[in-house]
Amino acid sequence: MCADCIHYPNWTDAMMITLPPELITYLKKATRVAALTGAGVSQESGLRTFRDAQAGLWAQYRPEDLATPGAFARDPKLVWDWYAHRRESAKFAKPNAGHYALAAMEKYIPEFTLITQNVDGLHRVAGSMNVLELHGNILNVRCSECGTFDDNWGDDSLAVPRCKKCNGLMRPDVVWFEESLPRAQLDAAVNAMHTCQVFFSIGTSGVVHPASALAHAAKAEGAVVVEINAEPTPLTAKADFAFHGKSGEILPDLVKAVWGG
Ligand code: BV8
Ligand code: ZN
Repeated sequence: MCADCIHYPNWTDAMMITLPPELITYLKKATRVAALTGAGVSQESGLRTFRDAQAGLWAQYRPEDLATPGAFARDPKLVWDWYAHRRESAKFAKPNAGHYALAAMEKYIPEFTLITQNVDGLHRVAGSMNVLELHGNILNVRCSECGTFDDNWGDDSLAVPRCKKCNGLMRPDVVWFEESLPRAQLDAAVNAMHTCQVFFSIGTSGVVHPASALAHAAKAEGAVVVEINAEPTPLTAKADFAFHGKSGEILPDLVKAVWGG
């Protein structure tokens, strides 16, 4: 545990966070802030986190075993159906107070970059504008051969839909393991990391690369690092401030305490 870190006990619903005065000072003065979010931010919107045990039919699979090009090549229908199941959940999910608090922060801070690993699109639904979707968006579907997008792929009950242009297999527009992240999004995220004065890591276990390296690099370059997560992660010991609890509770309290919003 680093000497200058402040670690908060596990959150209870009733608790209102008491922010350390130095964090309030940092945030009030900050003009450049970056936030990396993970599946934990959408947990209170009813979406399973990546490492939560899957449910029902999908309980027998590990996400890491389905979210790969190899899995799609071996059994395209299984992978297609898993994403169809998750797409339906994402379509009906609503942003929670944590998403809205991050959208509010974008209004209070001159340069606020929201870097997300999430593929559910909820940050944009909540009103965040400057969003970098490092791992793509589950609501979009593209051809695995020619990259043509299609939002009207028809009946997929018996077979994976095929591209209207080249007859290639359609796939979700997400970044699978062993696939490279979209260059422009990653470059913009790295730039935000280099320039930020405060870096938030929110609702992420911090194990997936290269996204998880951003917070550590920000710390090494002198940014104040704030972790908000339900449980400790490999970043916790390095963070300047670590709040352990629900992001949907902590973020609105933080926005209220700093900006009165
Ligand atoms: C790549 C899209 C080059 C698909 C996803 C270096 C070292 C080690 C490994 C690697 C490395 N470099 C590359 C790798 C391999 C790999 C990797 O990192 N593997 C891991 C498993 C070790 N990385 C890659 O392959 C990346 N590509 O580097 O390209 C390359 C090329 C060829 C060969 C090698 C490398 C691509 C990674 C992208 C994979 N795609 N998603 C889909 O969604 O189906 S990643 C997936 O994990 C999701 O996007 C998810 O968001 C992300 C990270 O998980 P988290 O968001 O953190 O979710 P998790 O469930 O883990 O944690 C949630 C946290 O929230 C928990 O801590 C929980 O306590 C907390 N929580 C829960 N509720 C709440 C809460 N917190 C607050 N409030 C709450 N209410
Ligand atoms: Zn095609």
